[in-house]
Amino acid sequence: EKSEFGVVGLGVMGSNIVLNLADKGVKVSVFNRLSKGKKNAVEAFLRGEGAGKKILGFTNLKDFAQSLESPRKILLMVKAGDAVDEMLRGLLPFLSRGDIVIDGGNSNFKDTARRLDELEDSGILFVGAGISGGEEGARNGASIMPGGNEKAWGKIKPYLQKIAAKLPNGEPCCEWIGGGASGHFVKTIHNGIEYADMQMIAEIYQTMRKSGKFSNEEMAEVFEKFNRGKLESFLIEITAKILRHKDENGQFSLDLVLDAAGQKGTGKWSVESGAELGSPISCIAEALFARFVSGMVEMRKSGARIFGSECKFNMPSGAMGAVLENALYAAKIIAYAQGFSILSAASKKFGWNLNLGEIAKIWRGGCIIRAKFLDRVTEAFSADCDLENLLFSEFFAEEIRSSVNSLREVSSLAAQGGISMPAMFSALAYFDFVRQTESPSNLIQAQRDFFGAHTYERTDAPRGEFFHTKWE
Ligand code: NBP
Repeated sequence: EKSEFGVVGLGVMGSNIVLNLADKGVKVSVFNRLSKGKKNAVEAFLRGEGAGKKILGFTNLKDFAQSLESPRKILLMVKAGDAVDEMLRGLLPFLSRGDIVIDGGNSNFKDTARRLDELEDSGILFVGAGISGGEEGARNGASIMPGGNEKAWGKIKPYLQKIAAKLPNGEPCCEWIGGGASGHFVKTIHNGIEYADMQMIAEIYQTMRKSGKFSNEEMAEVFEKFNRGKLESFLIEITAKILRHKDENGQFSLDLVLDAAGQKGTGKWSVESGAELGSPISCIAEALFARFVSGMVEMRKSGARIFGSECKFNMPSGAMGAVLENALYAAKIIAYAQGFSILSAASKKFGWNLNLGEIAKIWRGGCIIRAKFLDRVTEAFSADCDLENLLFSEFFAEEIRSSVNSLREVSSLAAQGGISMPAMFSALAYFDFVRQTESPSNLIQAQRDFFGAHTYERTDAPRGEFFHTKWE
């Protein structure tokens, strides 16, 4: 009897997805390459976590492919990059027209677009699916963003929706995103938003810490309180847990973590796309750049030697919880508005016809940025799918009106006290820019025309008519 579904790559994500599928009664075939000096991952899996389940294991691609019913449905869960191309090349001779290959890794969407092109003539239906939720999501329900060859969707939908997280009403956090590389693009921006969200939470932590008025446990309490309100989200929840965690010596674990943030590429790809599409995702960019600065540990030591590292935040501790909550909420809405704007820009440019409300719904469960307020994002885009900017929707406009003054207060006190807040400062700067009918860019146009005769449009002439002035 043949298997219904195949998974290539028994790493953290792959093995948990296989167990998730097996729990749902799906008969799965698995493949992992054999490497010299490493244990046989397939054998180890079948003897360990995969024991006693309807799982067939292979270390040979031909046998693996032949074990699958037609049309084959194969999920690649290997390291993004060359490994995906290697696996595709290896599988291709054993596949037939109409077979489906899904790349579920964090692939660069440009690679996904290329692979779709390369596979077009072979008749293989290729899908790039962003999967978020880490190990826990893979095992118990992830947020899944599939896009690519739409002919594949009907066939893979039951399987992907089975392993997806479910909303309280039972709806799966997995819907067809669109054509081309849209699935991996949406996952990339999801991660970009995650960068901004995490950076902003870290800035709030820094504010409390540098005010000198909170112990780790008290900060945990503040985040727990946030998590009972409008900021309710996975990232806030784990922040409180992290703050409370102590090691075996009774020391707070967080205090022992080196303050140099790592990254794997999706933040960088988001920011590159922002530049390519002319979409101002400044909060994501600042969050990415903040990770770079954090990594320059030695440079920061020199900076501290030369300028001193003192900083403070002057606000009575009793008032801080509520003000920080509002400030973070305002900044978060602005970061998400930027994130949805770049999705909209890419959708227009590539003709993906993205359903932004649906995307917010997919992110509502299973993924790292899952948050209660995404329901409101879905509502805002359902009410008006051509919404110019999420900030302008009735609901979020009102939320911003009532919370932005806290963002101003926190930003000014941080600026005065010398606390670095790149993501929150840039959120405020963006907000104040988008409500400006008189931007200072007339001066920039005049300067460009002065030194480079780049010409400019005039306020007293129709758009598209260009003028040049001899400024000297
Ligand atoms: P792991 O590092 O746990 O597993 C990687 C898998 O890729 C292993 O099965 C490995 O086989 C295989 N592989 C590699 Br590495 N190079 C290969 C090659 N050249 N040919 C064939 N197979 C190769 O990664 P993971 O965390 O499971 O992530 C898998 C994908 O999912 C990545 O794209 C990742 O970015 C993405 N993702 C991860 C998470 C997460 O939270 N971890 C979340 C969402 C998405 P081997 O054992 O023989 O080396």
